[in-house]
Amino acid sequence: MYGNAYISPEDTKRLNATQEDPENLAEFEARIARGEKIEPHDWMPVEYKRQLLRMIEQHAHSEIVGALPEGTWITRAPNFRRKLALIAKVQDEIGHGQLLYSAAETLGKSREAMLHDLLIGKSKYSNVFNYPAETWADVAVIGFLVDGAAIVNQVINSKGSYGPYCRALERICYEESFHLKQGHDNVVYLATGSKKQREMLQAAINRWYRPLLHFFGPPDVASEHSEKLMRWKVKLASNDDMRNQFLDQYVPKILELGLTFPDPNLRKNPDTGIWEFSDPDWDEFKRVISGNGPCNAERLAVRKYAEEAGKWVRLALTRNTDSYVTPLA
Ligand code: BYC
Repeated sequence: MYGNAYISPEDTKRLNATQEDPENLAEFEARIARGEKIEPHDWMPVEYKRQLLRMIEQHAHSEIVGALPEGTWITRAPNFRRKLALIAKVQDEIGHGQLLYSAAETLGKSREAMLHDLLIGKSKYSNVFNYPAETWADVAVIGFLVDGAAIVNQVINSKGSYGPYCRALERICYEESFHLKQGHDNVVYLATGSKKQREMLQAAINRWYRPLLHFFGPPDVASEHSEKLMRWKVKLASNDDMRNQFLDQYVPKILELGLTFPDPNLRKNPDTGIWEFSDPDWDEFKRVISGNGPCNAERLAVRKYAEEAGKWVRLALTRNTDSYVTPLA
């Protein structure tokens, strides 16, 4: 029912063998070292395929679930211009999901199977989307800081080794850069507005600070996949490096607006150039990514509803396609 198993019988044989064919593996790694892109029909280690699929699939889910917190504000946007911009942004995020599902499908797992795994809670998606957007200021902070964090991650990953993922990321980054302008404009507007608007913005920054630190994944010492992913250039920077780049770019931008972060220990060490911060509570991160955050159940319920409510469209499309006679036949 749920399409291709993504580990083929041939893959399974290779998995059961003690190791990949050394010649194939050496040639594969040499291609990556030369900066060549790996394409869907090229030989690749089973573990490379498995890791890529895991990561791209999670990324695709993050886009379509990520549209939900901001989406709740479309009907409540403060004016027409903001509403138009938000509708366009949310639509873009769903489009990013489409691109990424297509990239993941090149690895042999069907979109239906991926959505099924999301809906039964088997697949992960980004921690940040399991928190509520309580006020309009949360929309501003998501647009500026969550999109900003995503750009740091995606610009780096777009230089990676798997062609379809990199091409999807390049296109996504163009659109995200525009989202960033929308988020920045929104943040600056609130920061320079009334006392109430500034307080609302500060409260939203306080809420998103820790989830944003979690966004880049566990510290390098605890990251189980980084080593392999970096060896095969799927990831080109470690979780800690990406987190540091994000803090380097965005902390000054928030501070210069006269706003603060809720962490007395947040500072750039002048000797190492590395940002230091208090323990962001990695237990909370684990709880959230394993399905027990404040909004996990609500997010999946909305996605399930969308699947059910959209069933007739998919059916209608399939029937039309089946009975469609091309005029040129
Ligand atoms: N959230 O070994 P590690 C957007 C999991 S959407 C949840 O370090 P890895 C937007 C990880 O999966 C863009 N889970 O993993 C949309 C693994 O679990 P499994 C979102 C996380 O893969 C709408 C375990 O922890 N961006 O921009 O080497 C509106 C161990 O971690 C998270 C992406 O999806 C997390 N934050 O590195 C606005 C980026 N972090 O699979 C904006 C693509 C870790 O063993 N992904 N885990 O069960 C990546 O770049 C990498 O997967 C990560 C983690 C850097 C996130």
